[in-house]
Amino acid sequence: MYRVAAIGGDGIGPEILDEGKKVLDAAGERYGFDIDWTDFDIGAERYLETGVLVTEEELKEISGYPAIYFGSIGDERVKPGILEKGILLKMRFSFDEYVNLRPIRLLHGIQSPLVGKGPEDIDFVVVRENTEDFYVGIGSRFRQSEKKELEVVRDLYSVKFGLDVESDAEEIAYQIGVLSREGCRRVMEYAFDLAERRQRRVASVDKANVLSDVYGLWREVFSEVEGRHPGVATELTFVDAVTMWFVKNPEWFDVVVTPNMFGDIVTDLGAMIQGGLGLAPGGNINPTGTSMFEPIHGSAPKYRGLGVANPIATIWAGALLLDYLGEHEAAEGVVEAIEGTIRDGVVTRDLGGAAKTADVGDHVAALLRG
Ligand code: NAD
Ligand code: IPM
Ligand code: K
Ligand code: MN
Repeated sequence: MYRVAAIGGDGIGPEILDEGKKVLDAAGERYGFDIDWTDFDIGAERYLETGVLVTEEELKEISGYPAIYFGSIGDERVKPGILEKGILLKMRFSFDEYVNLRPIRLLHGIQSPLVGKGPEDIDFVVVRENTEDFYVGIGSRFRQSEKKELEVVRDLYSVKFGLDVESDAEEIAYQIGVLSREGCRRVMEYAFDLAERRQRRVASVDKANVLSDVYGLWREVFSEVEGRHPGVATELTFVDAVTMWFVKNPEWFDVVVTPNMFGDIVTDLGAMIQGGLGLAPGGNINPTGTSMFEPIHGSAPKYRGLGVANPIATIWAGALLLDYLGEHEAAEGVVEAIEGTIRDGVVTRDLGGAAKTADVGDHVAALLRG
């Protein structure tokens, strides 16, 4: 019996998570385990009614679960950032889920928009750092006469750009990216360990040619970790070029390790080369704590309640959850049943089909039950 916390969230989140739960229950029947779901009412509706995002009591309770199954967060009635930072990032940070694992794999039966590339060419994993970088939430927006907190910003603007920083018209905002040696080390070790179980190649992504303090540290730690894994071939890339290589030569990649923000950006690109956001799963992993599995896409509010959202990314994230729980065979079985469903043509309209969200979940579950 596995206890799993379930948070549907906003927009299409609850609809797609229902399909994921349905499939994991079917996998349990097939492979001989039970999941005991606990639903948590966390998201925009509750926030709009009560002003509550996620409480300390809820975080404490959820920290007793090995895993969270998550839909998505974000609502057009709430200012951008409130729910995203107050719920999603709050959980990633509170549970110290320092790895954001995002497989980029073209499933059999899906056409990549990259001409001539098949499943053998598009099969790599992005290991995105998930607790540092520009996501730490240190920043400010101010007029100099109100607040003179950051001398370095003041000097830059007055000396370099010749602006009158005492004037109220000069509004300034800044955001700080923070990396730590230990934060880099642990996510890189995870990436190299993963590569040792795959094709033994790791590519690092950074922008050390410009942001040389943070990503200079990133590179230095990368070379140390690399030294501990002599059997793994490595490559250093810059983020701008890596977006080009993802499109031109995806077959070059095996494991890609990236800082938080670049990882966010390059994985939406990765999702497109594997057939679209409706197909891209992710796991926020703390190898010794509570981990959270979700599609990498958001709440796609324009599709809310229409039953047209593709649940495959979420179902596949459920397979990552099973793998994390140690149910490796069941995890593989779920991915095979997803491919079977695609083969049977039971797909939503983003993939050119006419199936509804629930038809896809029903079909994957039926294939699992056999
Ligand atoms: P989004 O990922 O929600 O959607 C972008 C587009 O991708 C959609 O309009 C739709 O065309 C397509 N799409 C996404 N998921 C799909 C699915 N399952 N099936 C079919 N098509 C799908 O990104 P957005 O529009 O930039 O953001 C909407 C909200 O989601 C925002 O509030 C944002 O902050 C939030 N968000 C949350 C997460 C998360 O929960 N992890 C991730 C990204 C964005
Ligand atoms: C994602 C999302 C989140 C991120 C947002 C909603 C905080 O884009 O999961 O990719 O930037 O990590
Ligand atoms: K999501
Ligand atoms: Mn994103």
